[in-house]
Amino acid sequence: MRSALKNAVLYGICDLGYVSSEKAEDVSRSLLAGGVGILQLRAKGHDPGALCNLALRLRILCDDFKIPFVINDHLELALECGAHGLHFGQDDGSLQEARERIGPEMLLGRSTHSLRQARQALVDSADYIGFGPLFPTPTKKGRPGIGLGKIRAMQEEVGLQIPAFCIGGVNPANLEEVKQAGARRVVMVSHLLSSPDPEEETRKILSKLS
Ligand code: TZP
Ligand code: MG
Repeated sequence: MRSALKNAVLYGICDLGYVSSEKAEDVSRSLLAGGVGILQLRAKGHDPGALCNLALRLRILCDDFKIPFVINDHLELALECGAHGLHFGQDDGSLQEARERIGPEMLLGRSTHSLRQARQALVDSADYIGFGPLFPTPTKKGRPGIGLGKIRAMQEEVGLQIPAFCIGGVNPANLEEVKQAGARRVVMVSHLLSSPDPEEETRKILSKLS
């Protein structure tokens, strides 16, 4: 899955804040059919013990598409469902300790909110980073936007070595501006999940990205 990660330009997130557990598999299939290059299950406020069945089904779905499946926050759940990756925020613990638990194969991603944190994630051997939120977003309440000014430096210093996905409030209205600022890869959550046709919307966004 490491080579699949390198090819990913659009990161899709199945966020249970936007999609019910019942619809999560269908929506994820749409994102994958539309062409997301990596898929994450994000389930803030959910009991990870109750997510095992869904996580397993999404992992099998991603296997079919040969696309990495990543669990946000929950290391044990990632191990239990055989996820291809684990995503840790700044407050989720050390990457070194996580790596010791998950072994050498599983992908390890890190959220970063500044150039300094992006550099540190590289030092800490993250396999990829998220960089943002670029703009304030209801998906990540209470966190200010960091703007577009540091994207180019981050892309050159970090993004040439590991995939770096710009995140936070990215949508079709600002995608060109985000690209012009130096972004090569993006995450879109609410825009894709709120679309009446996530598969077609994913396809449209991808055509604008590449
Ligand atoms: N981390 C930084 S911003 C964000 C996360 C998980 C949410 C991005 O969601 P959206 O809806 O694309 O703004
Ligand atoms: Mg987290």
